[in-house]
Amino acid sequence: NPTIYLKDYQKPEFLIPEVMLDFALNQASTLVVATMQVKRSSGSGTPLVLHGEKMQLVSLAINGKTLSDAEYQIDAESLTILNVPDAFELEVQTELLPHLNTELSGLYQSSGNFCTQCEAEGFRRITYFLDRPDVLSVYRVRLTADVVDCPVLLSNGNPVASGRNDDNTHWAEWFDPHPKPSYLFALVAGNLEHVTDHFTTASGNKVELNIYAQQHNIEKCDHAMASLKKSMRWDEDVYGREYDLDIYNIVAVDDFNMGAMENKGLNVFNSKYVLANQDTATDLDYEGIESVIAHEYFHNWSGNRVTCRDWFQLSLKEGFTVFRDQEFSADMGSRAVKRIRDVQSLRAFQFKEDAGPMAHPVRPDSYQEINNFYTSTIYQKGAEVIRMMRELVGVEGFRRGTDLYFDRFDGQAVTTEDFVTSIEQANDIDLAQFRLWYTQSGTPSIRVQQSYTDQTLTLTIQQSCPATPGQDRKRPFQMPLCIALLLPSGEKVLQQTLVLTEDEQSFEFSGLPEQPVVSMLRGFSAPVKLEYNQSDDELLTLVSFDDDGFVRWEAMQRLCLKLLLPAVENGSINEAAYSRVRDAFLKLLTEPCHDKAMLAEMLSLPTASYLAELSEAIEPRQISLIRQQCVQRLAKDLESPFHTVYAQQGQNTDFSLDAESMASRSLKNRTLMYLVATGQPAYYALASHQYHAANTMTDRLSAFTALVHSSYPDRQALIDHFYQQWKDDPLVMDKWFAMQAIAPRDNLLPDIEQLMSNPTFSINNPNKVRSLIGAFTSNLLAFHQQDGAGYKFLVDCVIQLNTINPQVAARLISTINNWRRYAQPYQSLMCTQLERLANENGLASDVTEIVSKALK
Ligand code: HT7
Ligand code: ZN
Repeated sequence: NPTIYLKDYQKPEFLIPEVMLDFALNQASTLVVATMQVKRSSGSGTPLVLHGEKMQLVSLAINGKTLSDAEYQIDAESLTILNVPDAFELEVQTELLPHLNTELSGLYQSSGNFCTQCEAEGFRRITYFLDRPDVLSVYRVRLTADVVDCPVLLSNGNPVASGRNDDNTHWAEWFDPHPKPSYLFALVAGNLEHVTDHFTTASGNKVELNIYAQQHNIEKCDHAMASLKKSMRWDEDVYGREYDLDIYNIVAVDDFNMGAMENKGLNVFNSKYVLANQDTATDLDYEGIESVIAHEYFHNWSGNRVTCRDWFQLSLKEGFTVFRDQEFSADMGSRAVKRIRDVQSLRAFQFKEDAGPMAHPVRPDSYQEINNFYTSTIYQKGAEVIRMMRELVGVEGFRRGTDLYFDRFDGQAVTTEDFVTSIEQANDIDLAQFRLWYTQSGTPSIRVQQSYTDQTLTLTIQQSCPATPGQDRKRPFQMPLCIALLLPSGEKVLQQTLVLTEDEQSFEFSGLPEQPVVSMLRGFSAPVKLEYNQSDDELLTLVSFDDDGFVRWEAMQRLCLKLLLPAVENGSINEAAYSRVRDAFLKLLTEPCHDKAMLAEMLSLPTASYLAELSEAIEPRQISLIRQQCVQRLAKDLESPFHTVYAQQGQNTDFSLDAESMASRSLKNRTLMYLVATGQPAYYALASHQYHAANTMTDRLSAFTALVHSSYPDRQALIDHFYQQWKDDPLVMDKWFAMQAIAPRDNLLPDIEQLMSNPTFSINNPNKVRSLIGAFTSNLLAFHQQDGAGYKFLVDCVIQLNTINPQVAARLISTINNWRRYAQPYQSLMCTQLERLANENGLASDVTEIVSKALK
């Protein structure tokens, strides 16, 4: 595939202000008649070149006159009409085969129902079109389908008319008054039930809210509906943004490449992010649903009303919308725990990406396959960049900036530059240097040194950023560094936001009669790696007293890292370092607890993926084994306090989703994990009892996982029991696959292969691929076999998926594109498999881009 460059961006030569789409939906094939009003906007006499692929052109007419073969040219990706007037009506008829569409892009079928996915470039699989986000059109859509197979006919905007035909078909017409890019087009047609509710906007408009799902899932939609209403209120309260159509429809489908899609007025969701009840969904699932529902809803303004000029601007909508959904979730639950989880995820995925061959800026300069750029950098780092701007201008200044942005650019397709300029102009500040966050890739490091003399604390802070592909040298970033100073007694004596702009800067704080402890990078105020050697005592002061939840947790993590990182390197545990962690755990377990959710987080060792991220040369098996050893030692040494805390949580007989109940479940299940790790039969029995008696999936799955990951003698019987109970629920089966795939044990590969032939597994379903194969690749012990069998298995799967669903294949192979960061023999073994894949014939462009960049 040719590389596409931002510098080559040119405005479209033609616009399509209006389009009428007429779909005759049929199980065997679908006929689409697209009638477009086309207008030249620049140039003269140049041909009209439309995007189009993977469909059959039936006919073409301009102003009612059918074109002959000589009047146009067609290839695998485009349609060129040589002579066109400056304004005309173009009618394009195409034929599609949605039942054969396993790529899940364009029009496809899921559980027999028709649905579409057009972002980024799926619309060009429906009709020939200017399928680029800066071409905005008003859509009218007519759907015709069998009345029995497809009683429900949905598209964007508001419904305008419907009726029966003489044959067994019926039709519905939808009109969306808001001009939109083609990537936001959607239709759904099928046999679905729905739940309904309404929301009255601040201006008094009553909006009908519907969530559609297959009939057997319909009682699982209530939480999604409640989340939608909360999101609508929050966006009015916090950003002053109201909904703008009469109806808002959400549809849950089982086959979906990502989490969900914000199509105007008709969101299509992976059912994982809609369906929940206490028997099938964990607390984490409930939180995930709330945040994804919010994310897609917030796109109505940040993405739909104001959209992207081109795909290099993707973070304009995604980074901003992630920031919005993160803040929404923080307001709905525990702000500190939300921040901790977001930072964990940033470190696990984005820092890894920034250190690998696909590292790219938040606003990339080039890409080969846009589907590969829906990355953690665009989404999560993009959100961090927005967060830093808010820190620099303050909450009120930020709101002034977003008001200006939404007002100025409503109905337009714009750039990240337009966003930054809005923040600048609303606050009269200069963000010239700050813009480097959009153009420089790589994770900056902050090195802090401190000295204390004459009642003065001096902090010397250096920043640096490693070379990344195509970017050897970096300029210093402007970044907010939130700090506080604590006396050893825990009293906070100062809180301030330092603004870094130089490679090296010093900051002095005078009049301090005692040497303070520095609370650094509060709230994780910048997406950086922190190198700061604080003593154990300083870290323990922060653990005990800091009022910033993130710093409190981070201090505990850093204390654990002092134990784990040298142990991974040396292959043995330093006893003094271990004792300090054990004593800190003991203190946390025995002190009065005010925040159970935080305590559960504080009692977690750094994740294996974070340990890998911090390693010079990754020793995956060693990381897994050492971490397990530490868990087991802590479990044995602190068995009694873990048990006391476990018992204090009771069995939560009343299921409730309030913060306190969820926090209690979280703490209970964290302690249960340690208790089971002791290997004592009494705790196996305790977990087994919890598994059988549980009234929530949170408690049941936690007990199941703890046992399946242990040496519990009845493991297989338990796995079989779970299967028999839940084999008819695909989302619960996803958990069953995933928990087995991440079990920290050797010789797991045959089990994984066996699971692939389980009747509930399907390689065509992305959720299944992610929960079995994807989860297995994150298993540091079992995937990284020393004979390379895990890597060979992965590449075999990717070769199979390359023809079924290249987007999923590309994401899967990305998990080893940082092979150079591993120690031997892993590095060479991964490289061998990547080379094998690179030599395959017929690789899709998605896979080719990842593999070729990985091997470069
Ligand atoms: N904006 C949506 C992106 C998306 C997507 C992209 C490529 C291929 C399939 C896709 N499904 C959804 C999701 C979001 O960020 O809200
Ligand atoms: Zn999004």
